[in-house]
Amino acid sequence: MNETSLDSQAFIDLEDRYSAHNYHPLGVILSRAEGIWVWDVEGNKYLDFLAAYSAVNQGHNHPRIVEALKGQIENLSLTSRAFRNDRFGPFCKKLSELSGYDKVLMMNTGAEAVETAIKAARKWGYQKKGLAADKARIIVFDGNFHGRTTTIVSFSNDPEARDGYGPYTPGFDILPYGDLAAVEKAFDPNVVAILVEPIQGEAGVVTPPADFLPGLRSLCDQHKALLICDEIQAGLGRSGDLFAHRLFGVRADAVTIGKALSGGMYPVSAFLADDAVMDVFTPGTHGSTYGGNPVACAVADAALDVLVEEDLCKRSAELGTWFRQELIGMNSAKVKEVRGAGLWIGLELESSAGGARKYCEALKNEGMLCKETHVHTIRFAPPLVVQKSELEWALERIRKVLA
Ligand code: IF1
Repeated sequence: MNETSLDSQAFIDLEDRYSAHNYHPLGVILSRAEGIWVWDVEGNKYLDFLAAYSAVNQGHNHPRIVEALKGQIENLSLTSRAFRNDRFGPFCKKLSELSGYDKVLMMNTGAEAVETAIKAARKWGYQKKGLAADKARIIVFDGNFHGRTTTIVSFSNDPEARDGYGPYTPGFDILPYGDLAAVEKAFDPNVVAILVEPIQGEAGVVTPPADFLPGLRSLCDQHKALLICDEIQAGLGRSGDLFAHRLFGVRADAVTIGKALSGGMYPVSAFLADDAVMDVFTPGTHGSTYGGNPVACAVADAALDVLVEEDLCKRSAELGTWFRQELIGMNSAKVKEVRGAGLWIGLELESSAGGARKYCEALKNEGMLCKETHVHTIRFAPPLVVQKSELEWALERIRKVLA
């Protein structure tokens, strides 16, 4: 079969026949990307306003990251951690210094970084707080999305993500997001950590009250528990800072990152923490075949250079503030709320608008690719390299579709 001769429907039919039906993607078959633009197999061009859920903050196929990937993969792609390589130590140093945490633990997917965080928090509770075996509890929040492993969906309250996967992993308390009183009430000596998205992504780019993160910080200090921020989607410039929790004037005890850590080039994630937490991991107690492999380190090294040297956090903060004001200024009767930080926006529609999916379809027909979440919200998350003129182009189309 010559793939170049197939049209979109033929590709959709192949997926339908041979792939599990675990997604419901828009009917667009992409074949090429460059910067903020993507093209489908019919040659139609689109502005990518999802950036692979903030994995492509640096823009598609950023030349510096492509160069790093090519250069490394032709030399040394995988050693396993049974041996050492010349990319791992230097990259761990760079990430430690950039993030301000003593040590990093390299994994591949975001879920693996979150699982690492859960293991670290539990082990820290037993070794440093002296908890009785199997008593550790972790506070999480409704509306959370931290990945799709059976343990992580055990503390999801999204039926689509969770139902049918029991028996569930115990040891998690799900509390209302933003509710400090509920957190204070839930604390007991067995609570080893709070795991929180500083701004909730899948929930629809939901920003908590300004005092929420600071409140969690002080509760963790009072009760000797770890504040762990999941920055896999919110971080690395998306919210306008290296870490979204810094927008609230807080330093987490540990952080998970992923997605844009590789600029969309390769699965790379990490768990960041100071020695007092990271030293619970001793040889043989945690790991991964591909975690921290030479290609991952080379790609992430370049992706972080792009993030810093192209000042993507500042661009995101400044352009995002302007873009959100423009969306609010539309005064569209269909729009209930414009939420977000940096170039990360949740546009919640009135239920009378009939659901966000059809507006995503309409925007696709106008040349923009977005994704709805939880029925009524459209997520806007362009690559952070987007120019203001390109955002103005997008605004014209958003105004038209939401008129
Ligand atoms: C899908 C959602 C977004 C994440 C946060 C951990 C992970 C994610 C805050 C796990 C991953 C992805 C997963 C992808 C779609 C996307 C997603 F819709 F699922 F919820 F972004 F909002 N923490 N989010 O956002 O990282 O293991 O995927 O590398 O599963 O459909 P991962």
